[in-house]
Formats: sequence, structure tokens, C-alpha cells
Amino acid sequence: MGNTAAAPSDPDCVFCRIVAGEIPAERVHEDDQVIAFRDQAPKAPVHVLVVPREHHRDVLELVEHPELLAHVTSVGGTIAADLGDGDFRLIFNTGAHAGQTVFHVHAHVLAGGSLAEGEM
Ligand code: DGP
Repeated sequence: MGNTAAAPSDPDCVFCRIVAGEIPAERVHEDDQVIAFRDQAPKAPVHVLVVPREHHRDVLELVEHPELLAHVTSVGGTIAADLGDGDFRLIFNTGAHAGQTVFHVHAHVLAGGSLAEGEM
């Protein structure tokens, strides 16, 4: 599989394996397009990753699927309202130099407190 090709699933991808239920995660939301689960190394009181079920490398690939990108954003807002006070940061690390370590697009939802001095 090439680095930029989108595919429904990649057996070597940790987030594809979480989507498939092969690796456990604390899910807070799931629907037919995305799942959302708590980050294993939280940087805020609420730190959830919103992950499309389909494997896309990064947010630039997701731009080619604008309805899915909008849905990721909408789910992030719902999670921030349900688990926090409604205010949130939505972060897509894009590329290794920006801190992306898992190359299956995911939105970090940081919420649940004052984030003005946040680490991310
Ligand atoms: P990024 O650095 O933007 O690629 O973010 C990847 C995030 O994914 C990082 O904050 C840690 C989290 N993460 C990686 N592997 C797992 C996992 O197996 N389970 C959970 N819950 N989070 C993971």
C-alpha cells in the first residue's frame, strides 16, 4: 500500500485494529462512519480521538471526503459538550514533524477544563 493511498482498512495500522475491535480502547462514541475513544496518554481532562472507520493517512486526505471531515468535527463538538463544558480544541497533527505518530487520520478533542496553557 502506498503512503498516500486511502484504503478501507490496513492490517498493520493500530487504529484500524482498534476500529476492528482487535485492540481494546475506551470508546465514548461510535457510529457508521467514526469511532471515538480516550487517548492512552491524555493531555487534558477530556482527551478523545475521533477516528474515521476507513483508513486515510491524514487530514489532507480527508479533505477529499468533506462530509466525513465535517462529521469528525461535529462528533468532536458533541463529545466536548457531553464530557466537558462544550469548549474544546480540535487538533490534527499532520506529518511526523508536526508530531503525527499514527498515520490513520484522527482528531484530538481536548476539553474539560482551562486549556489556555495546554501542552498541545
Ligand atoms: P498523534 O501523535 O497525533 O499521531 O496522536 C496519536 C495518539 O494516539 C497519541 O496521543 C497516543 C494515542 N494512541 C496511540 N496508540 C494508542 C492505542 O493503542 N490506544 C489509545 N487509546 N491511544 C493510542
